[in-house]
Amino acid sequence: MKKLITGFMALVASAMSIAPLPGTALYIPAGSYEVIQEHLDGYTYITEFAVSENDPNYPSDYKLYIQIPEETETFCGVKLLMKENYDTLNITFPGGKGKELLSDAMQETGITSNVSSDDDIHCECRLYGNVSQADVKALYSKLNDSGLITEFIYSTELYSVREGGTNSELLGKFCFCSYDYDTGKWTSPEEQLTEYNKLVELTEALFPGSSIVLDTYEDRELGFTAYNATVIPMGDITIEERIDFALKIKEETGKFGGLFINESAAPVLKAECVDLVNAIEGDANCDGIVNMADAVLIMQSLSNPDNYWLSSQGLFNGDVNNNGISAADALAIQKFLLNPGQNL
Ligand SMILES: [Ca+2]
Ligand SMILES: [Ca+2]
Repeated sequence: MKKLITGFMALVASAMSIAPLPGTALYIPAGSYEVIQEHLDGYTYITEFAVSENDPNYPSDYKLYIQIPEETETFCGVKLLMKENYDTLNITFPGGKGKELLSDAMQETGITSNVSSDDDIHCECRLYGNVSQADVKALYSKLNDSGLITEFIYSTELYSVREGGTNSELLGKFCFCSYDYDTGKWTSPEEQLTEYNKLVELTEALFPGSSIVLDTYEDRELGFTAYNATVIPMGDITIEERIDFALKIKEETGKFGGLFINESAAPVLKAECVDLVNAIEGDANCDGIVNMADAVLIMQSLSNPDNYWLSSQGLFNGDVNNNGISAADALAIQKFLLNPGQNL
């Protein structure tokens, strides 16, 4: 499991009230991420959560929030950070008819997605799969050239943050299901069986003598049966041991044991946002001008990615030839600076 905490993402659509959970709340200034890492370790399930101190969108008042159980045998509040498998577009059509105009433009540019909108002016759509930055740029150009839009935000690296909790009993429950309601993806029964066998194997290695009880759930409409495997250890174990066990199973099988999410509160979404309307081609460091510093930053981000990186907006601005960021973009920017009369 990656526990990379090196950067922070802009908070785009927050506005969520965190429902109080029992336990001790611990607020940590987001800047001190070594402390965060120390405290999150073992209590929070994190996948690929990147934190950037240098992000200009870094919300200074944002606090990472976790809970540590007062009684280790009872309840543990958790914060779940999930990488979402889609990007989003938020586009404003001041003249209305946004749904229709956007759907048509997407069809013409070969992008498949459903548009949602409450007022036919502010439109949102989710992009799954193989929609490239070049496709998004083409869609933007089409709409912008027709003078239809005033805002076009492309959000990538989308994470959702959900509050929830768990206890010893729930952490021992693992679901094996051939259908994923969130993604609509099917996996074969053979794969489910392989994962289940891994669970049995790991349980025997970590908690020798445990038993595993299976119960089933049937979805007649979609036509599958899901299995809940409940691990019952032979002796008493602490919630920390349970969490360690659940994380280990997650690493090996991709399944996380019983954790419940507070469904009544909408998740906080974090993303890297690219503003296409205000994008400046070549401005890799997003300071509003194109100069040598942009070419230098591109080269530094390629040769020394641990210390230099481009924001999503910077990656978008810097990729002047629409094929991903490379030394060729830095070169094109340098050529442009020598001959400013030419286009980038
Ligand atoms: Ca610049
Ligand atoms: Ca490029």
